[in-house]
Amino acid sequence: MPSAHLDTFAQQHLPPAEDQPDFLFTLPTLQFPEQLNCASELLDRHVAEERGDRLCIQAHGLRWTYADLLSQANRIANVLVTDMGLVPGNRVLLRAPNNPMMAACWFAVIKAGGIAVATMPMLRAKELVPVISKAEVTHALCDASLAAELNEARPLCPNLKHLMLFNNGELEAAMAQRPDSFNNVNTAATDTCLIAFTSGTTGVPKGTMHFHRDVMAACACWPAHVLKPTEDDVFVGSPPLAFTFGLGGLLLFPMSVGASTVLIAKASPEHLVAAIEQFGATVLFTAPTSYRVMAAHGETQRRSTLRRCVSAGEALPAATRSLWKQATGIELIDGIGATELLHIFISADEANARPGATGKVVPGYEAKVVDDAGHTVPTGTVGKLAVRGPTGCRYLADDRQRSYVKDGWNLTGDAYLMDADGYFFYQSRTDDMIISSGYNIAAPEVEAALLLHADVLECAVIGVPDEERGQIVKAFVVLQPGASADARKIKALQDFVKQTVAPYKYPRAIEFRSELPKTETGKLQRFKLKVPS
Ligand code: 3UK
Repeated sequence: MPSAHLDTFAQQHLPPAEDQPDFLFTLPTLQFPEQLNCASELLDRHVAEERGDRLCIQAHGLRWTYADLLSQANRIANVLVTDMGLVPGNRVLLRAPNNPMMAACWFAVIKAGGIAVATMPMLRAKELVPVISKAEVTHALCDASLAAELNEARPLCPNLKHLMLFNNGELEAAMAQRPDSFNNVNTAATDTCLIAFTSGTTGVPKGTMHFHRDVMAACACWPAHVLKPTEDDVFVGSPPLAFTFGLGGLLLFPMSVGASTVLIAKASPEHLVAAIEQFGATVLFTAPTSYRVMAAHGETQRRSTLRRCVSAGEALPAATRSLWKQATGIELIDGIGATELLHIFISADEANARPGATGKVVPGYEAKVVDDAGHTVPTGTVGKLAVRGPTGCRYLADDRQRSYVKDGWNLTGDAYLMDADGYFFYQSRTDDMIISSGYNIAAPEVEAALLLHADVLECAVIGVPDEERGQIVKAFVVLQPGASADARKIKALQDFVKQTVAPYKYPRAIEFRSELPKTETGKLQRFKLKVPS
């Protein structure tokens, strides 16, 4: 298959064939041509098919149609090639809060046959250096508001030769000199178009490589079968475009059906509530903790335009699902995805949602629960989740490929059980399983029980070393405003958990905190609680 990459870095650093997962293309919509540029499919096609005047991106004070986004992306692609010397296969760092220029830059890179390496807005110089070095990034397009950390990183990044800032006039001035048409590079379906770094908790960050084909496969699976958006939907949400949850939910999926998206840089629960109202959003993507806080604004949400609400990134506690349902009347769509697989592979729509279950395997994927030897465990038994489908793990030059992929299956690191109906029930990350007096206790189950208590705003449960029991269950609790943090509350919460789940799972230790450590993607950082602060 003819690759269009002149810079062959990506091909050279793919995992060897025998370490790659199996790739399945079982659906009619997963039959891709040999040459495929996903920007042509997601962007140019709408303009070619006379949908150029339809609304594509909104932000505060801005409305871009598909034709507007196309001409912006084309101008930037011309700047990349003509002014910045980009050749197909080069890696381009993209660094910005969620905003329309970030989206235009993403498409520009893809159109020019480059490889987009988007970074979380909050990353510091110290965290940018390993990403830039690992992906041998040659070019960068960076929002001026985030330039400081990148400039600090640059002396340590000799490969990064070409940088332009936007939203301060620099890139914009160059764009004005370049035409608004561009012939997309005729990439192979199997050319890498993005390297997404995992929001992993420890160690050197892992870059996951995804092809043009993978982007289109992600659009053809979960959104088409579970979310089922229409071209009139208005998407909004919190995850950064640098996180594939956000890239899919807030850019690729709306554009795959010709719908529109709202990109907002600040997306706290309060900002989201305001944006839903201001833009008449119909589809919301955010993390479980954010739904919990937003449920307090339920009255506004009940009257809002929302019709689909998606939760991912972390286990959705049953209490959060029911709070949201009570507040808004809307059943949440839970879905587990991973950077390695690009997007969601187990989920359920509103009609098929079951409290406590993530859902069923998404059409196009296969999933099973296995033991340490890789054998499928009996129905109802806890084991390791294994998945395969049209997308899968390809770490950029990383030995950890062999731990994530075994016998062609992707092992996500999650403990799950599957019931007789094929519903998958999340237990914990395999490394968050607490073993106390010989019992296996899943931290999220204890958290879910605590969250049912009216005084608990947020909580995190970990195992702490104990002479007698090996480990004991310890809970860190953020109370609702006004609730008193005292010994009586500790006893009350412990009793409450004992009545909700098997008593041996109750937290023997409880510590009150004013907030919990979380990643930029909304994941609890339980490991940070394990070291005394
Ligand atoms: C956990 C969940 C229970 C799980 C992601 C949607 O989160 C995403 O990617 P990451 O690489 O993390 C993957 C890990 O996060 N997880 C995600 N969703 C759920 N656990 N229930 C869920 N619904 O441990 C998984 O292995 O940061 C999510 C789409 C794209 C993504 N990249």
